Amino acid sequence: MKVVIVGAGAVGLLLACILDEAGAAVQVLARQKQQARIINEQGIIKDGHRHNVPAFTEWTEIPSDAFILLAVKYDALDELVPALKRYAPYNPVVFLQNGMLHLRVAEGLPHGDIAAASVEHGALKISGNEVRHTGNGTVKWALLKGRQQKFLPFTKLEGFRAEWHEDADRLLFRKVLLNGIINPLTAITALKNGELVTNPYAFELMQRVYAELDRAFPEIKTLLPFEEVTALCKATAENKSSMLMDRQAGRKMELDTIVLYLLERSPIELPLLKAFYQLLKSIEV
Ligand code: KPL
Repeated sequence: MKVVIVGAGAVGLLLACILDEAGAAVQVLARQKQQARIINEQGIIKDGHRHNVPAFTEWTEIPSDAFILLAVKYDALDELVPALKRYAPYNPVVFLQNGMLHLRVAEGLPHGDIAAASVEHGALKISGNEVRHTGNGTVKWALLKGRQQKFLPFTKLEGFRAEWHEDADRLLFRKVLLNGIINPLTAITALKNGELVTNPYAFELMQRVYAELDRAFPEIKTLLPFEEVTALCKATAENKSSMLMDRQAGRKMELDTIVLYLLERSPIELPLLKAFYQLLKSIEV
């Protein structure tokens, strides 16, 4: 089974390694030639172990029978659309973005087998070819278009925890809720995921955000019980959320795809989340 991972950030590097361990033939399509060169020379290092995963920078090098896993941020998707339109009719494509805005990009692709997946692992990028697996979780899949059986090989890989879900909207909305609770709070406080549970002030704020979302979206109780949020914080305790990493690296944060999305989808005002949004917007580079 061939897999090309587009994007060599924390999630891309981690998935490359865990799919390699599970026996898939993995390659990475990096944006920068320099990063591809380092990966080819030194491999990808996960938790001190080297994985010999080839890297390249041109879409034309993607094998015709490979799965394409899009491990880039939503903001980077636009420039990939022309390539996706060419490849999606032949290569099954998986969208891995946080939020739900990428569903529009997937809908805009003319045809093909297209899935979305929610990666619930903790990943910390140390350098261009080094990653730490800071929380072992599952990858949850749902079909967006085409044939579900195309993606079943992922659920059969040894040691790769993959779960298939029937409803993409519910699956991705659950992840936006999870990111809406964890990410802004960690980006503001600079706390690691696990500290949201151990720090009493942060824990209270997290409970208040959850209560606010519960008033707006009562389905949260079945979709994402509060105990699942705290369990995920503990399972990825050493992880810095992607929003905190973006903030610390001076990158644009995923405020619109996660927080603004929730503010706009909510039938009522969400004062706490709105304040977090405004705070983070005001300090975003
Ligand atoms: O998806 C994540 C993120 O950091 O964006 C979580 C699940 C919060 C793990 O850190």
